[in-house]
Amino acid sequence: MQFELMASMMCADYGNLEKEVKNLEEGGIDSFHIDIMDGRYVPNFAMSLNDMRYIAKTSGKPLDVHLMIEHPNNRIDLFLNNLRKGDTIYIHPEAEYHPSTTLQSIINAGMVPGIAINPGTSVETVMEMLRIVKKVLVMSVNPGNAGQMYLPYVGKKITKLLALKEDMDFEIYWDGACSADKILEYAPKGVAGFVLGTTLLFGKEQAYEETLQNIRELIF
Ligand code: S6P
Ligand code: MG
Repeated sequence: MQFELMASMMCADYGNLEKEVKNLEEGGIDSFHIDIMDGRYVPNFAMSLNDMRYIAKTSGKPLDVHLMIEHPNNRIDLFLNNLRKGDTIYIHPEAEYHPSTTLQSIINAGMVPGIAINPGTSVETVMEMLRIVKKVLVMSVNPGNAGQMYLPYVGKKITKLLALKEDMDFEIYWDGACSADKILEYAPKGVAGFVLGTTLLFGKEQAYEETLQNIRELIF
């Protein structure tokens, strides 16, 4: 079974970021998930443009950039100018007056447009945008921090999105508290990829290669 695994780089060891990137790449990670936070849209600051540029330069793998910032359109050029064609940019629709304009800029630059949906945001409120985006990042924790608890009511929303994805032509990705049992349950149902943070990948004794291989062997 095909599914993607992304590394949540805000959870990486910044004491040796180059080694982290190489080990993840050699271990078989599919892309690097970059959490950008502004301390306003979410109550935290996370990765910076510098971190993003460094990872882009150090690895040939795609970047998966999750913007948790107010009005991303104001400075979307900073991201468009520093990413490669084929990289993904997710915005939070409620952080923007005209999210479809921002998504159009992402498309025009040759990048993959995505929206991130908070636990408290319903599918109905983003319905029109599902026709514009290629990826929907479902947050199974409130945005802002790694290491939080899974919010079980998100499961129903994933079921709704799974029923819409073929017709509206988007893929579903999981972000937050991703454990092996979630991959085991949702990959066969059609969730295309999973962001791995402290729950499954980082801060463990096990080498990344072994962890990633074990996850892939869970499901054939
Ligand atoms: C949360 C952020 C996520 C987390 C990731 C951490 O605001 O968007 O990408 O970094 O979910 O994973 P975990 O397993 O520590 O919850
Ligand atoms: Mg994220």
